[in-house]
Amino acid sequence: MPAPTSASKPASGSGATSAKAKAPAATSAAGTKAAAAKKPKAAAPTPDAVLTLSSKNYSSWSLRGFLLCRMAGLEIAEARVSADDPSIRAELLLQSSSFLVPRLDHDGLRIWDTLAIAEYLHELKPDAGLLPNDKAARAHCRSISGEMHSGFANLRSALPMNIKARHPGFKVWTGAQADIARILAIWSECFETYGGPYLFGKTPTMADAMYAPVCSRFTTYDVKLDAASKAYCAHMLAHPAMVEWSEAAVEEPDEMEELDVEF
Ligand SMILES: N[C@@H](CCC(=O)N[C@@H](CS)C(=O)NCC(=O)O)C(=O)O
Repeated sequence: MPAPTSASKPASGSGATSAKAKAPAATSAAGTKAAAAKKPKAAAPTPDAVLTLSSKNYSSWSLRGFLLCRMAGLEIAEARVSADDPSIRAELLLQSSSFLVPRLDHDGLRIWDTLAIAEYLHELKPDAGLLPNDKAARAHCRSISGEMHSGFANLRSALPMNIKARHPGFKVWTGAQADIARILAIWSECFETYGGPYLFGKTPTMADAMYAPVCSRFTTYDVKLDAASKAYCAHMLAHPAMVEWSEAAVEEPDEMEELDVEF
């Protein structure tokens, strides 16, 4: 396991168990103080799953892994690796089967590659709805998730994820336009077939996690969208896990100009 650049910390969210205990009725302020001095604070339980991530502003695959864990309701601790630190990269190459993130360590297992994480989480939490119940919808969901996983190279290089940035009137080159058109066609078929507001209906699936960074990119680069796609992006960007991630991305101190390319 690579050395995280910051200490692993339990991450809260829909899947996190609350460590908050009910406060007993206080008899007096002094009594409460004395009791607090005697009783050591109960440590928050450490999640048995660790998700290794890199930049929240730039790493679209890290975002997908995070959303999948949140959607599955798996409580995770986060381990952060800095992609631009050569010693961390060397350690990753030595110790990890893949030096890419995200990577999920859970229950003695190590799972890397986002689609493998998605399928693992679906097996672990079959009721979370990462894949639709209907067989045809499930096949469709896997197909468009796979298409995102293996395709859209032009979109990735021309419109890298950068949650903090805004480029009004950005000129999208023709190669990336074709990718955008294909994504809008995929989305449109989903909206017509399943009725939204997510790609496969009322609840998010792994496909929404796969396409969420695209919603962010479309916002960053001011991509012109039809009404349904615009509404979908707004809905996806308002998902609590997406809001949680974006808030952390904005707080990230490092500006990595060299990463304003595919990452
Ligand atoms: N196919 C991989 C792609 C993962 C990937 O490309 N991750 C990038 C970050 S977004 C990475 O780890 N890059 C390593 C580096 O640039 O050092 C997956 O699905 O997880």
